[in-house]
Amino acid sequence: MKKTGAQILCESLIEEGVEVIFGFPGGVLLPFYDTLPQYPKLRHILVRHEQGAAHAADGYARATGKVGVCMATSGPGATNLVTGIANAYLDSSPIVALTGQVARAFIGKDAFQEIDITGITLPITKHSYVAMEASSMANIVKEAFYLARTGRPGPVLIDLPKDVQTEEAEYRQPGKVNLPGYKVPSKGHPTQIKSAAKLINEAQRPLIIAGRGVIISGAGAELKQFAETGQIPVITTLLGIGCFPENHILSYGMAGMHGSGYANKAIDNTDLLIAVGMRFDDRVTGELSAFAPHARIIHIDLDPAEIGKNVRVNVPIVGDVKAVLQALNKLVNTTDHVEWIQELDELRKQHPMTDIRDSAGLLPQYIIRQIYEATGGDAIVVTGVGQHQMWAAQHYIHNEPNRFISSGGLGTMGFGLPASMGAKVGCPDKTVWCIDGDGSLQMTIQELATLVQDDIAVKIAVLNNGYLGMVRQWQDLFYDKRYVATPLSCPDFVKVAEAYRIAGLRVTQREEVAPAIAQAMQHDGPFLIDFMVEPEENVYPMVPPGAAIAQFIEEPKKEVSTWPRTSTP
Ligand SMILES: Cc1ncc(C[n+]2csc(CCOP(=O)(O)OP(=O)(O)O)c2C)c(N)n1
Ligand SMILES: [Mg+2]
Repeated sequence: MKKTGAQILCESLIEEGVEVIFGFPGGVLLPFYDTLPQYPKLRHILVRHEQGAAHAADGYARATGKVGVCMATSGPGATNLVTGIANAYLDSSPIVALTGQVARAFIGKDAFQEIDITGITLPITKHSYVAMEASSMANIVKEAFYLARTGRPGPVLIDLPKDVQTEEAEYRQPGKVNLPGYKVPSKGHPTQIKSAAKLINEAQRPLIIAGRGVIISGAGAELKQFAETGQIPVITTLLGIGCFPENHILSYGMAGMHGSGYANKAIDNTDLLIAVGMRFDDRVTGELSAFAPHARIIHIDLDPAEIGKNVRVNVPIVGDVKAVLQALNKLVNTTDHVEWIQELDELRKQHPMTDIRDSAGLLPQYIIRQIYEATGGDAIVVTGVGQHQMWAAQHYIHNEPNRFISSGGLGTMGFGLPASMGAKVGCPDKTVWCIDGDGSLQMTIQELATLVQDDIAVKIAVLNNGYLGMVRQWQDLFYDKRYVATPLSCPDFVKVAEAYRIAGLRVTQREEVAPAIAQAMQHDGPFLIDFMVEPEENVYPMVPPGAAIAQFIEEPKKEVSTWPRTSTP
């Protein structure tokens, strides 16, 4: 039977298991939108800015493990997606971005709202397509989803000229995807795995550093078995958070610029670093020449391009983390490393991480801990970018994968609210907390309207410090406290919420924190709490930019509280 390009698109999306599209319409997408009501299985969520659609698709993908879908019209709609696509690319998040395009005859004519979006997004997509005939639509969609979710996941874009959406073609479900140039490494080379096992069995002070690859690969159980068998301590990257339970006795938390002192010292002292599904980002390694100075390094990663990119590796293993760990688990001896673990426990005592000092003021760390207590750790936590993000990583205890959703590689302020929206849509039965900064929230605040229109019950905690706090912190520590362009005036967020018909509260006192969180969680629907936190609180520990990771600055003993705030304009 003949169908239009738009119909074939919808059928193909349903074939791929798509349930929701985060989108925003425009002229060249009208044929698609006109067709959409024929497919009630496809829920469309109207965002308020296309950046929100891309982040929502990303948050949905991370929370569910499925491919997220976003959609935008040609020209400005498409360019508004760019930040979100880049964000998904850097964090290996599988999304499919659908963009409208001018009709075929107008392509290349600088037509109204024509933009070369496949050109613009070339370096930030895994692949992209222009669907030039309705007859190729089904194959393109099938390939796009296959590419997005297999191997190292990432964004794929499909550009949809207007007249292709109305063109008719025979619809046949495509067969198996056949992409001769696209190979996904699977098991890892047995010789390399053997060499790795030998090093692991000989090591005195082995250390696992686990990243998002473990989560993507669904290798949590294998990692646990690996760590337990070899009694190997585990630290994670920011995006690896949750791949290994932080309440596990072998967990030593997050490493890197704001990682725990003991995780960073562990890297400094280990004789064998086993890097699993991580890519040695500079926020994790610090000064490269001083990174893991006593260690041999085993690097397990699916993407061969990551091997040897930043760090010299002794045993590279290119393969799916789950399969490689399964193979390693057969070769690793049951052993213990009592002295090494005692040493790390001693370091943990010397550099405590999760203690929160007593303060008359409202400490952001305390709020995060209260959210953890109130949810029993059973929530999805989504963040913006800045100090609040780091506190959410540090002071909430993350025990499960895909429950801490944060922008790592791109560090995109504005990610929090739309990504939390996507997470909640994907996991409606989960409590979703968006922990945001006053700066980050203002970047995508318009999505509050989407929460209301589509009944998405995200709970929002704004850690309102009146500053672009993380940048202010750098000015505080490295620019003699010259706070240029970082004091930030904000609207009354509670009134803003109210204007959007969202319930909200302002919290200024420590005693109000727990009741406010409880009220937010009991409330049926979205809820916003504006926490007026200590304005000049800093995130510690901190590895100064350019320093070795073992050279972190620790929290100075603060006696005097800076509360009430003095610096907000
Ligand atoms: C889109 C974007 N612009 C600029 C930055 C640089 N930047 C990183 S953190 C930060 C401050 C964030 O402020 P806020 O959201 O209030 O969080 P806080 O650090 O105060 O908790 C800025 C400006 C960024 N990461 N993303
Ligand atoms: Mg702030």
